[in-house]
Amino acid sequence: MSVYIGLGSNLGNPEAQINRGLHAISQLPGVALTGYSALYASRPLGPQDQPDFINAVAEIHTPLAPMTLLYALQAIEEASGRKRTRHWGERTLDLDILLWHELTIDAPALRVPHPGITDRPFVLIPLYEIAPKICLPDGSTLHEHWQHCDRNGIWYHGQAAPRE
Ligand code: ROI
Repeated sequence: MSVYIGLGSNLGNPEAQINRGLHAISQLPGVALTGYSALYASRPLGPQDQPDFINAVAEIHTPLAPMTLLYALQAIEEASGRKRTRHWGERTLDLDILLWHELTIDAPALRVPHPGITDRPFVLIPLYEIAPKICLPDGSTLHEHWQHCDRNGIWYHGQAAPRE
């Protein structure tokens, strides 16, 4: 039963932030990192006067409860020195739970599937790279969302390499 996590960064050497984020996820108690996508660069969604983003998606297996994983991911974000400057602004490391196998979660602090999955190319393209066959809880296939996805403004940025 796979869980998918989206990683994003556009501050403080974004490529290193993503690689450190992947490593930190792999070190969480009760979490097995079972896959990760390449790095993708993209224009910011939101205010345009901020650096381009680097994004990736990780696949994990875990017996942890969703809220327990959420808090562990928030601690990793904090440890990266995360600052939230403004709404839809720049960030050092953003970790989002995208999918929890076929579960739907609708809590104030956590919505799964992540609402951005179907229309954010920087989520959809790396997710499709590692999980082309998955279905969303509403019965739609990731493949159909990927087919309709706008590929302008997102480009391959190299392989990820989890490290401290
Ligand atoms: N834009 C891109 N391209 N990638 C992101 O990860 C990202 N994350 C965000 C906002 C600021 C909405 N824009 C983004 O949180």
